[in-house]
Amino acid sequence: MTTPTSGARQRVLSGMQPSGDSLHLGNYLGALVHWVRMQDEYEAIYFIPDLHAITVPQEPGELAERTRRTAAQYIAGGVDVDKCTLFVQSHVPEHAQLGWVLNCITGFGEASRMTQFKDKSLKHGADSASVGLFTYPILQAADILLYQPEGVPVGEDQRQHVELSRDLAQRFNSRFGEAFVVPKPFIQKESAKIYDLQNPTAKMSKSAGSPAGLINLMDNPKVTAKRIKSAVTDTETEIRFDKEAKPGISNLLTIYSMLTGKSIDEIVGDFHGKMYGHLKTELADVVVAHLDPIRTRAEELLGDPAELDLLLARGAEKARSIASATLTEVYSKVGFLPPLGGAR
Ligand code: ATP
Ligand code: LTN
Repeated sequence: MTTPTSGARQRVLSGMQPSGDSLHLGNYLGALVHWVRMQDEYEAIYFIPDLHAITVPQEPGELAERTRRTAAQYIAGGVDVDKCTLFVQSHVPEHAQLGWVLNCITGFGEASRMTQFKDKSLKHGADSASVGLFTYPILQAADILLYQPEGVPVGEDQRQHVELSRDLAQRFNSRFGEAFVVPKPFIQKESAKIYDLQNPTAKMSKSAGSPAGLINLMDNPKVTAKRIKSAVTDTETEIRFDKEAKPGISNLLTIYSMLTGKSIDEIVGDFHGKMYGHLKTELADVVVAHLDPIRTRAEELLGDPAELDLLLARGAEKARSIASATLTEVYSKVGFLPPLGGAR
């Protein structure tokens, strides 16, 4: 194996698709804050999977802009390009190259069992689903295996894809000789799940039916405050945490707790005898105070796209130095004739 984790720190890798103009609070609390915490402890690699984004139709001009906006939000949210590697997937051609090799060792039935394909193809109409959407998890395996990470921090919904990358790593290693570290899913705790403000039993999601249920990092503070104040609750008046009976209030308490670091019990105590309106007004202040500096910083970064592109180019260069070593080893093990001069 050419590129095991260097030094004492374990390597982790993760990505979030540039599928919207803004990340939402679920992406932030469920993924980004963990990434930021991990970059001190681990050798972290984060990227923007734009190749994955085109598995469903994208407006070309919009995709490029959303890729920059996603990068700006990662950085504004605390991803530090001096501590980790941050890059755009399409800048590192080895992803598609390894993806092809892995396609050729994946069974059709095995790929057919991926539940995200079933869900997403139903949503977009099974007949119009692309072959790219079908092979999406195999490209994801390539994203992971190229960098030899020990861990892949993702939400529960991505566990099956990380399991596939483990299976493919083991299969390749036993068929062709050791080339890959077998990665583990690092799944964040259930408590990190944030729900839609209008439909608090469904997870907050970019592809939700209505934007009214979303708290977006890039929204104007007035919009954010209004959405929180209009959050769906229940007909009781007591503020307490009960996910089954009071999903709306429980979601607001979770958000409050995660942004302030206070325990749910402490918050419930503080709001004893108060009305839902009090909780919503205070929470709106907490959310705006937390997100506004992130939005402002992201806008500053987007104001200088050349500088942002430079940061991403440097990240891609660091990423390629790892990815190309893995790919060279894989190509050689598969039996591809090396090109004259050795360069791929
Ligand atoms: P889409 O609606 O396009 O599927 P999404 O908003 O659900 O997108 P993803 O791009 O699938 O988000 O996920 C990016 C990361 O954010 C993943 O690690 C996922 O687990 C996390 N995440 C997404 N939504 C939530 C949520 N509501 N609560 C906690 N974490 C979330
Ligand atoms: N499928 C993931 C995004 C993703 C990813 C990856 C995550 C693409 N490649 C590699 C971790 C590692 C999603 O939709 N959240």
